[in-house]
Amino acid sequence: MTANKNMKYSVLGLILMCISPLLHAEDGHSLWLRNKGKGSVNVVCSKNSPTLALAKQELREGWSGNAGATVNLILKTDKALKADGFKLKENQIQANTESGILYGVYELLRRQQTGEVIKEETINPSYERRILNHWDNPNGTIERGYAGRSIFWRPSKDSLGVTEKDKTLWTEYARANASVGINGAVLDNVNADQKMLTAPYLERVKGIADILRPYGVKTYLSVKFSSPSMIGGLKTSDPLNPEVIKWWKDKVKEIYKIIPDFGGFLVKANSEGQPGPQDYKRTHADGANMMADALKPYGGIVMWRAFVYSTSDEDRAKQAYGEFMPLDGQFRDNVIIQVKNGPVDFQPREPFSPLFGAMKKTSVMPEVQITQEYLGHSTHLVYLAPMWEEFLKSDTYQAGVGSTVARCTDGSVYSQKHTAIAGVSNIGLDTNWCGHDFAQSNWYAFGRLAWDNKLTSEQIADEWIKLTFRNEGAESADWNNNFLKPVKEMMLLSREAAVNYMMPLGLHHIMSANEHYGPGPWWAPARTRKDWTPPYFHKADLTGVGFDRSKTGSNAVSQYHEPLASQLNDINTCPAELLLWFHHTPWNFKLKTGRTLWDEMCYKYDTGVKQVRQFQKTWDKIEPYVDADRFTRIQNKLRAQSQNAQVWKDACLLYFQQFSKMPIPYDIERPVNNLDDLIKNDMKRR
Ligand code: BDP
Repeated sequence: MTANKNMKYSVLGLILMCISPLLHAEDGHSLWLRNKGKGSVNVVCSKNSPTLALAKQELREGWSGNAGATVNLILKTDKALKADGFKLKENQIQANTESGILYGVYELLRRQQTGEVIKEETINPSYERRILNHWDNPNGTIERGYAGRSIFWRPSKDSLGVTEKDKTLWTEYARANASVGINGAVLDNVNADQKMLTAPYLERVKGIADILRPYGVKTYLSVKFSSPSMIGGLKTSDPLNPEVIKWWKDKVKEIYKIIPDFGGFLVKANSEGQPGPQDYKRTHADGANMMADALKPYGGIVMWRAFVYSTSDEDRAKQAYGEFMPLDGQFRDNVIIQVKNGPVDFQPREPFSPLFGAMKKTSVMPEVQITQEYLGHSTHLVYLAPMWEEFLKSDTYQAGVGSTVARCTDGSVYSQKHTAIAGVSNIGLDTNWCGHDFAQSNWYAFGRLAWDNKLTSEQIADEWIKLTFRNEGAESADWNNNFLKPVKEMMLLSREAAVNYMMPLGLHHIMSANEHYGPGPWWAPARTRKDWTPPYFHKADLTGVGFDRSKTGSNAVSQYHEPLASQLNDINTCPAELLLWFHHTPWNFKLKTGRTLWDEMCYKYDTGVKQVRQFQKTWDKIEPYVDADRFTRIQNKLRAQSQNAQVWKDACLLYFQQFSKMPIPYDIERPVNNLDDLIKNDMKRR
């Protein structure tokens, strides 16, 4: 390096050191709502209500348009508008409902803050119900939660009373949700506790509902199917038993008496040990319909999960389809079958579940996972919108070309009484709500995609970065080039990077044990059910690797519609990113890249590691543009992610190499960990 260059660097270093401390420390608690307005506004609205009062307040506090402008909020019935939709103009928001007005206000403010155009537009949400599923337990822990304890529940039964602190937090929570269009929250874990339906807990649910209501957020509960026998003193919970039917009717009545706008129930039944109608030789339809009938008079719905698989020998990926397809058409119109995006379980990449588009006479809603159970918890920076976009845009072909998952679930292809989408929340008591500052983008993105399932991940990232990081006075060309652009690029690459360093080429479910964090392709204790162990899914042997789901294998491909079924069935036309999902593939199989499967696998893992190393550089370089607190927090997490990515690469390549018996291509960095040590460490943690 020349002396001159050295000089330049030290001057830059000096500037960096001077600027960063000027940006005040941000703990992340304000999320994407950290911007204050820049001018006064006159708000005209002839009506008043708690929701309208919030709309007016938000406008006054957040207005960044022409100072002194007048904005009209108009409630008027308009057939072009759905319940939450609105007509937007620069100085006017018109809607059928108060919540429509509120969403219009958030849209207007967001556009002002991000510099998007505001022209006359009619805007309707894609889904009627846009719901967060909290896997929160009544003792305050969160299943698969990585951002602290529950914001709703505390350890002691004696602390069910609602405090001022609770109210403040729930208000902030409701506001954040409303600002991105989320209008429902299931307050407890799908592995439900029967206590939740007892009076003291319901009283707290009422307390929460009262706070969420003005923001248009409805409350829902996960319920335990065996509640009638567990807390109702009945001998059975058989859904066709008249006493059981009456018990649920009475319970629903009790709930609506204190929460008149209660949303309904979410049910995980006959799945992973949870009780359900099959315990009484009844079907999922019998169970769901019984609850739906109880909720119907109040406008409530049942979200019945299709995440089911038994201990049979049938390919786990095929079972939900096998159980639910025969029931198509048997469900009440206020039942929605809630289906996870993929047929197995929220893996870094899965094909879409074949139930989408296939159940033509039943309402079906997608469930995605915002909390990063299989994607590095709250340590890895993984922006999930690209995964959800890929899923929503997948063509099911079920009603001709263009029957995408999005269109098959939002009412465009099939007439559904209700439409909905759910996301498993990543929110906890951590100051920044989500553990990782960038995990906030996933909460944001879920809301935005639930509102408009045609949005691109790029647009959402663009909005989120501007709202979350841009400071007043930031010179735009400089900020756009040196912050927005590289950070957006990093976010957009991050999901594929995680796939690369964890489970490329269609590999899935090869994480270690039950915490679902690090690699564990070897993990297969004798007493664990087979379909929870990685070897069940990767099936590596001397001939190759991957699960044969072609016609000569488990035939899961046949659950997809043509021409997709044939495309997936043929090893030569199956997309490379799903190859090992559908095919047990020889190690020396030639891919379109010209490489053998083994070489390609090595390159993918290596690319993933390199991508995270690049994210570190990207982040270090943006230091002048972000406050020191957030900068350091994220820098530290990226370091951990890099180390983890290296471990994933070494573990998987060295493990699979035992079967491929082929060398790691010599232009690839060598593993730095020994397989034996990795396995030993992995076992020690348990
Ligand atoms: C799996 C989780 C488990 C959940 C289950 C579910 O590991 O904690 O209970 O899904 O969705 O991904 O029911």
